[in-house]
Amino acid sequence: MRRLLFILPVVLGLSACAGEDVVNTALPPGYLSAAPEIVAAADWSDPDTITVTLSNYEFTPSELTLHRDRATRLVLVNSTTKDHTMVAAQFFKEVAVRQLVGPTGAVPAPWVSKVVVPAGQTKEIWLVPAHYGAFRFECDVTGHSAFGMNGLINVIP
Ligand SMILES: [Cu+2]
Repeated sequence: MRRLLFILPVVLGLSACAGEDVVNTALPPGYLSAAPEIVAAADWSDPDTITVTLSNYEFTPSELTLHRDRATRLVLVNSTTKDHTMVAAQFFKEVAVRQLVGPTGAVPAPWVSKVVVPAGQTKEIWLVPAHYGAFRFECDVTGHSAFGMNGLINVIP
């Protein structure tokens, strides 16, 4: 019985709302002030493309390798019937984002804090990593990260 009482709130939490994309057109504290210039200077003719599948409850692959100063398309595919998100507090402060691309088109976005990938949809984050490092990312829907929906982004030369 103790075990059941513990599990119940967690299961209820899994149906929690994923919220909405958080796209900032004004520079938030701690983000790259040079993001628009970095985006403009990057070569977008042949971006690195990294595809990540979002499932219940993991990212596949969960460890990503990105290259500093490279134009990159991060493609997030959610083929499940649940909404998922990608949040990466420190990573998003260290990248310049050109745009978010979703089913309704592209949204220019120098600074992004959260991307929601609704059930059955695909979203792309077009970005340029500006600093080296290892950055955690996760789905912030209640309980999902605790169930394993998180990973690591390595930015290397
Ligand atoms: Cu999730």
